[in-house]
Amino acid sequence: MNIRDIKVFICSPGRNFVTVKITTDSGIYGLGDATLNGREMAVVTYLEECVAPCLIGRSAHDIEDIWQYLYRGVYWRKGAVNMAAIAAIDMALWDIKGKAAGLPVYQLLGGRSRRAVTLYGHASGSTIDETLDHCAALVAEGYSAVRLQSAVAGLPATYGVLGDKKDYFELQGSRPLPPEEPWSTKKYFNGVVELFRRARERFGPELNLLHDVHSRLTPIESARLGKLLEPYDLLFLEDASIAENQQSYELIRQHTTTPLAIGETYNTLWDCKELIQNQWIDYIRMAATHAGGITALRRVADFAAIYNVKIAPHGAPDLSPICVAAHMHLNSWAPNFGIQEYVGAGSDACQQIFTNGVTVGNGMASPSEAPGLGVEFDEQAAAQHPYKRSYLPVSRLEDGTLWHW
Ligand code: KDG
Ligand code: MG
Repeated sequence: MNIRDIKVFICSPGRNFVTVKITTDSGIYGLGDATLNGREMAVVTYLEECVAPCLIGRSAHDIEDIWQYLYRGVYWRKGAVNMAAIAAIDMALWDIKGKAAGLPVYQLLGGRSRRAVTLYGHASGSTIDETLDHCAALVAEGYSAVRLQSAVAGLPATYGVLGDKKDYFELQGSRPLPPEEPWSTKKYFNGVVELFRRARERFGPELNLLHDVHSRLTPIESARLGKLLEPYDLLFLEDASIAENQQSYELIRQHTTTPLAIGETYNTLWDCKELIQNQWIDYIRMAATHAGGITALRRVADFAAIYNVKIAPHGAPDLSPICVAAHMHLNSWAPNFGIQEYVGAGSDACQQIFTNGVTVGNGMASPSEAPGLGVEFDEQAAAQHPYKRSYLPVSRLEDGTLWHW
């Protein structure tokens, strides 16, 4: 079963997605997600110009060798563009192998470790009340875990929760260049602890609560936030600080028992090797699409398991339903699965383009039982929604200093 053709599609059903389709000479095809938010066309070019020509004629069964060929073989290891391209090829090959075997991918990984995958939803709002009302709606839907984000009072915009970009789903369509959003750690601290105090008051001790700092704090500020949030028993505090110096997390860890999560921008295990090995974190949040696919994430999960670190894959809307499906297969199998971020099935157009995929209900999800990943991709429907250039926002301190994303 040799690779006959590799096509790359880019569509924008509410936001941009890059999709790879590998067709074999047996007629079986596989799908992969290569979406890199704000840098989509770089991955498209890399796939078409540098990757696809090298794979035509090779056995589609050689997932491991193709992964090594694209990683070790290229000299320029790692990197978001490279790893997103490898990821899409890898997912598509697992999809093909599953279809050829007549088995869903989680069975190829070793079978189920659980009945279903626990999800956490997003509750965001311009005020604490709005965030908590949103949380109540998710609880009513059956969610047992919710991420709370509230706009920072006194700032004109907060990423994802205020301004004319209220939701991650939306393209920055009206703005030709990256929008700039202000940040004030002082103003943030004033509101965030109150948000969680009020959440516990309203929802009691059972609900799992999470929060994403988007890396805006220094390590010592993260340590302080973790300490201040301890009474509210978070499931995890995400991306408190950047960990370019992985040892920064040792400092945070020494000061707080609030569980720590990081990893959505990581591309290889090397980005978090010390974080995991030293047990400075509790959850690793790498995504199949940005970390080299199912092959790589499976290795990360096994490595993390040795150190009591759980996987909690990134689940933002800029990961396509193909990545969501890949995550559900991995999550069903991984003995050290923690929780999966989930923000819904996307726009109506998105749901027309990507069909089947995962089953979601009551705050839980299951992968498809169909052979492979179980997602279908409608090429004609995708062609109705052409690519639109869009950038993620940039963060600056109130005096204009460029700040961590
Ligand atoms: O592309 C960036 C988004 O995926 C990111 O901002 C979302 O932080 C995020 C999350 O935890 O979902
Ligand atoms: Mg995040």
